[in-house]
Amino acid sequence: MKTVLITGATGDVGSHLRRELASKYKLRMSDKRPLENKAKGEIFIRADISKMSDALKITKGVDAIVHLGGYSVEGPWEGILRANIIGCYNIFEAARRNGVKRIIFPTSNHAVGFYRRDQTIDHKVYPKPDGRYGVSKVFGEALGSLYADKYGMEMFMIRIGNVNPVPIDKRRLSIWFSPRDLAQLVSIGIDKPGIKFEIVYGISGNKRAWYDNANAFRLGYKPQDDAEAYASEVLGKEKPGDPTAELYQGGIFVVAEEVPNPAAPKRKKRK
Ligand code: 15L
Repeated sequence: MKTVLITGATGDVGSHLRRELASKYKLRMSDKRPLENKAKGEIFIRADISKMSDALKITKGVDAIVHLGGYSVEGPWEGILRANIIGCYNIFEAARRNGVKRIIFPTSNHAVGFYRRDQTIDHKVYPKPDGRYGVSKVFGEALGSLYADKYGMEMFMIRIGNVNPVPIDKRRLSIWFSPRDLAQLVSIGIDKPGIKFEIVYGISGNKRAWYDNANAFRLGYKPQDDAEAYASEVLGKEKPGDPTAELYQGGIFVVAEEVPNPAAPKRKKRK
């Protein structure tokens, strides 16, 4: 059984993966925050990936890394710099130094959020980030490309749409990614032999998709879910949005300075 490190394991996507992949791999989970409800036998290491010493510690001796750790929405530059630029560099570099070849990097739809909704884009389009967060994801994609070409590492970049048990609004009908489809695509990233550098879109088989996800299908991805099953319910509740945001795939990220994450669990404020 492969040992797989999940960074950012206490977050929303990490929690889905923790549940979905528990029987398939030996999971080593890590985060800056403590892991609540740690089950017996679960391995968790608290770490701050903006420190290279922590990154070296958690990446030692694993077969693959799913690097979720970082800032997951638009936010102040200092936070994004520390978590998504310095933290991402530290994880990729620590993996190289520890001889870990395979990294699954969940990048984001916000790396290409300034493409319009009337366009269908594939994995070969140039990035069009919709904010500082999107730029940090493009940085991760570029760093992955460098480490693949220069050091022979195996990089699987998933431009994730929106992971949720069900799609939550009209925009998410196009980019919804069900937890079981997420688990399937991450498993392909971990197990598929011969990966050098790949970009795929992390969405379910949505009828309203803006992405041509042929690269994921070529690598064996067979989504089981389609947001269309929820369309009438979702559209029935939809309120008119910002007209500029509605034009672009990134939605409110294209107009907002800092976007709260509606999917994130509420956290207690630190005193
Ligand atoms: C993302 O990249 C975020 O991590 C997630 O919290 C959602 O905001 C998602 O995009 C989205 O676009 O819905």
